[in-house]
Amino acid sequence: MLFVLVVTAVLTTFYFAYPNSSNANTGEKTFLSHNGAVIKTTGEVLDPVYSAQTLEFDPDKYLREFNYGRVSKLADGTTLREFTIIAEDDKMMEISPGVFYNVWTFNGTVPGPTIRATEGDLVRIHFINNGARSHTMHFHGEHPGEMDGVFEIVGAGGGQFTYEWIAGPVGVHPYHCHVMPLEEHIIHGLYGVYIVDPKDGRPQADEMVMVLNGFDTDFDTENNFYAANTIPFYYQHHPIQISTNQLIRVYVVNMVEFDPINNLHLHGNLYQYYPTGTDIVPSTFTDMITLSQTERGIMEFSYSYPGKYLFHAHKVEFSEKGWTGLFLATDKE
Ligand SMILES: [Cu+2]
Repeated sequence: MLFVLVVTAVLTTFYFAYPNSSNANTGEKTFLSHNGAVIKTTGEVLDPVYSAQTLEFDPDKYLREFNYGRVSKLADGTTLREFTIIAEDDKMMEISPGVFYNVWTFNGTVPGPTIRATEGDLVRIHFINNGARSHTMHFHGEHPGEMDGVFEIVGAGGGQFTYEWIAGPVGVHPYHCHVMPLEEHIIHGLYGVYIVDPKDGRPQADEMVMVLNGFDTDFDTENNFYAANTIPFYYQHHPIQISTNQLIRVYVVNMVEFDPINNLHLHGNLYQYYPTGTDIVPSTFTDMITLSQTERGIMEFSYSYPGKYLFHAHKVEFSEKGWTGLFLATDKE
């Protein structure tokens, strides 16, 4: 309740800091976003055009950014990968123009950084909780019970914990905070992707990460916005540039809460799909997968023909509230 009051107070402050000027005829209002952009909205417009400057989070950067950690070798030859992850819960983010939301972050972004290791590596996570609430990091995958991020609560205001385990199994896994009420800690943004590569690697490809997420900005336990990588409609306005006849590999993770399922439909093509990425043989060749909470997998495909191709939730409510994007395939020179 206190949280709701605080957020309401903050949002009210934004409202009065950037006063509206109404147009009585159209119901359209004009206001300034936090970065000074002039935005007109009827309050029902869900499909704004963004310029990169309006974002605090850059979905283009996130898409292909893999973090391999600080790498060193142990005496026995094992590769050690060390990561420092800092949790915070006081940031405001403009999810959609004029819609500010209190995001809780790992290393300042939603999703947190994509953590990548090879099967058999020693992964060490130096976790610092600079938030005002307790948080943890719970990784899916194999590890000792005391590294599970469930019972070892890391206290607010600088609490620390070091997670350590041998990377495995091969695949794509989510990580997220596991402090109760869990739903609250997840929907505010404390999640990210953890990839474990096979020792022999996978075939060379243009690789990217898509976290399917949603935001309940009016606190009614229903999502108001949906996205691939946080910003509604982002890749529709900024198509993902790919080359024809190039293998594309997408690590996709569904982190949508409240709605039982999500799905992903690709246009003009089908993809090989590896559920959870744990097998090197695809289970299906399809243009549609259905994903429940934290379900994930690897998609592989390539386009023969240049052009613009949609990818989106075939649950139309989700795509019309932001979860849609484009690949722009062009021939290599
Ligand atoms: Cu938390």
